[in-house]
Amino acid sequence: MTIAPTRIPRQRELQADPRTMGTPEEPRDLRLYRRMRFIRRFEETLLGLFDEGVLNGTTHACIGQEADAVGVIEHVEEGDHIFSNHRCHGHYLARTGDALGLMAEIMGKEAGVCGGIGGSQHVCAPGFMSNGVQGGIVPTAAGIALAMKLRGSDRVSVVFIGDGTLGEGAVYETLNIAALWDLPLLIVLEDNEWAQSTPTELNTAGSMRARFEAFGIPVTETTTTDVAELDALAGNEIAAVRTTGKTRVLLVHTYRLCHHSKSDDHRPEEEVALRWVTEPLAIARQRIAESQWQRIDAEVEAALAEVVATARALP
Ligand SMILES: Cc1ncc(C[n+]2csc(CCOP(=O)(O)OP(=O)(O)O)c2C)c(N)n1
Repeated sequence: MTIAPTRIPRQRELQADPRTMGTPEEPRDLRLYRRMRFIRRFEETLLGLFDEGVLNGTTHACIGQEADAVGVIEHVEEGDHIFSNHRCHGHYLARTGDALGLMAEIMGKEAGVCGGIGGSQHVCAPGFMSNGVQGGIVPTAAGIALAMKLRGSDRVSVVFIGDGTLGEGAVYETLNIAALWDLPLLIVLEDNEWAQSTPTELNTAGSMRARFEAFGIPVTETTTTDVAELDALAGNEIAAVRTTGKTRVLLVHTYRLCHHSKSDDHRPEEEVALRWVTEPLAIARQRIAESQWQRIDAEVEAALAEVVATARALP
């Protein structure tokens, strides 16, 4: 099949909906909560559409990991680049707010962000790229970081990977070059304790941290699911990459609360239930009044209902 390049609308005009993304004036705690709620409900809606038979294929939700996406991407600026993986919706939505483009994309509609040919895992937009080949996106992120450096720009690349991706050789080849050449790259390692059906202890020898430190790359490590803490940590990391021009790692020990993809889960139910106690939205709600999060939830819901109705009607 030949696909005409013109089908890929690379420069779409995006207007972030304040009901899902908030505004710069909105207090930070509220905006961070709003964005996490938006990602959570987008993905829950998506899973519902699969159940209804509206969507085919598969998808990987980041339910439980929204704080990583929102906290880190809060510090990404115009001209920076984000690279993501098969579990990319949170990263894309936190960056762009483009719920309609992503929903239409996953529905295979021409108005989707990649003309409906990339689907859930392969999203390409200005400043954003995801790929379902584990680890494959890491050298790409380093390449763009090199390009930015050669242009004399202070723009950074941020790449999100999972713990299971530490098994990919391309990651280590990239770490070597990134450290040797001082590339402005932040690697966000989301360790959610499982790679599909394999627990970390069965596939990752030694220390995750030491793997980066062996290349002389500094690592900041956290177990928090609190978006305010992640926001602060990520702010420091991105600022450090921007000012030093050197590669760093933010290692976040987190947990995936949903299936690996839309229906496969091999984990003990008690293990998953325990992690719902520290899920990021519940933590964020503790910082804001009930009336505030209820209002935000209603606004997000209304915006998403419009997105789904519009996307369904698209050709
Ligand atoms: C090169 C490659 N091998 C295998 C797969 C199949 N696969 C998709 S996701 C996944 C597990 C990924 O685990 P991790 O990197 O920890 O990310 P998580 O799914 O936990 O977010 C596997 C094995 C793939 N997409 N690419």
